[in-house]
Amino acid sequence: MPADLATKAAADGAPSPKPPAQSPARILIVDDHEDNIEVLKVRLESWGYETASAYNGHDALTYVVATPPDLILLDVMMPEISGIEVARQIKGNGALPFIPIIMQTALDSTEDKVEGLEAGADDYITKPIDFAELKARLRSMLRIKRLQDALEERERELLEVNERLRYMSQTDALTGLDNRRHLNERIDEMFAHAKRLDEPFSLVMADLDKFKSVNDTYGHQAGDEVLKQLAAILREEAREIDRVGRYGGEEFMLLLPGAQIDDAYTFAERVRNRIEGHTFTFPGGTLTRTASFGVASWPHDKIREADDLVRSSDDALYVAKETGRNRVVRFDGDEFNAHQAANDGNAEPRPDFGEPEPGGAPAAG
Ligand code: GH3
Ligand code: MG
Ligand code: MG
Repeated sequence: MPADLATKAAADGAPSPKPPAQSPARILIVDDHEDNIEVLKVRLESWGYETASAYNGHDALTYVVATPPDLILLDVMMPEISGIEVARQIKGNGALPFIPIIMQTALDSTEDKVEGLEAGADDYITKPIDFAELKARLRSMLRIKRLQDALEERERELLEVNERLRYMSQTDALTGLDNRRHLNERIDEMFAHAKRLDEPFSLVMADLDKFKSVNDTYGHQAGDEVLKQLAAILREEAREIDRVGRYGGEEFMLLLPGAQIDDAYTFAERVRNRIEGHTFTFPGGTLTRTASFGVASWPHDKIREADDLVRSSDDALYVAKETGRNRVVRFDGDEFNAHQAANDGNAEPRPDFGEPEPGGAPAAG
């Protein structure tokens, strides 16, 4: 027998003394006897509920998955798939919302009741049905359903808010890249991973050259635009598995898992080249700019922890700034070491990438 799955609103009858809900609840009646369905349907609709019906377990399950009703009035005794099995499948389906199930059981069948409740039914009513009792049980179950729905909605909202907060706490608002805090977490994680797998891991530190003059000459908004466009370039050049972040004002960090120092150098050189050839646009003008890079990699005998990797690439970046900018310097490379050796006698604390002093540290060859 084909299942009558049409939903029908309670249209005609006079309004019931107390409407069950703001929008009428939709109740699925499952029974293998057409007469039973008809009787229940008329009653339920006269109370202001919408109804749908299914004549067997299979059709009931199909209907519930497609359009979860607000409540199911479920006959236990059905051929093929019993009501018990239907209840078990519905309650076991994690994708479904909470749907109260009221089992219809034979008056004398304690076994059915116990089994039904164990299968996940929320309540039961014995046949022949006492309609006053049914009405009360429907109301009570639908009240629980409304509370449960509200709770689930709250939970969803909380999850969304949490997700937004997590994103905000990890992301740099201007560029959309990882922020410094998130980068630090990532470095620790990725470094530990690299060590575990004995795979190389590189870090590239990039800093725009003379960026202060962009703000001074064109204004802060132009500066922001440059930072955003630079972020886009970095993202484009990086691989899927790399992490790109903004470490500070105009300082960016790239984490390259699996990359050896030569790979990292080649990568940084490519990015450097691209920035050098890029025209940054902002409302009211265009400009070009260069960037300096420091790269460091594990394994290296001076790099034991994530912090060492950060410090080493930062030191290399410093040398890139000192030796003329718009260049890539590798930690512990010839250029780096020559510069360190030339500076050995000069134990001054290192300035923060400011203008090199006239007649300051000599550039290394
Ligand atoms: P160097 O080549 O030595 O790196 O010189 P620099 O001018 O780039 O470096 P400095 O550290 O002297 O100045 C960095 C400037 O970056 C100063 C600050 O105004 C600017 N800056 C930092 N964060 C932002 C930002 O979010 N937006 C804008 N527009 N400017 C920023
Ligand atoms: Mg700079
Ligand atoms: Mg800087």
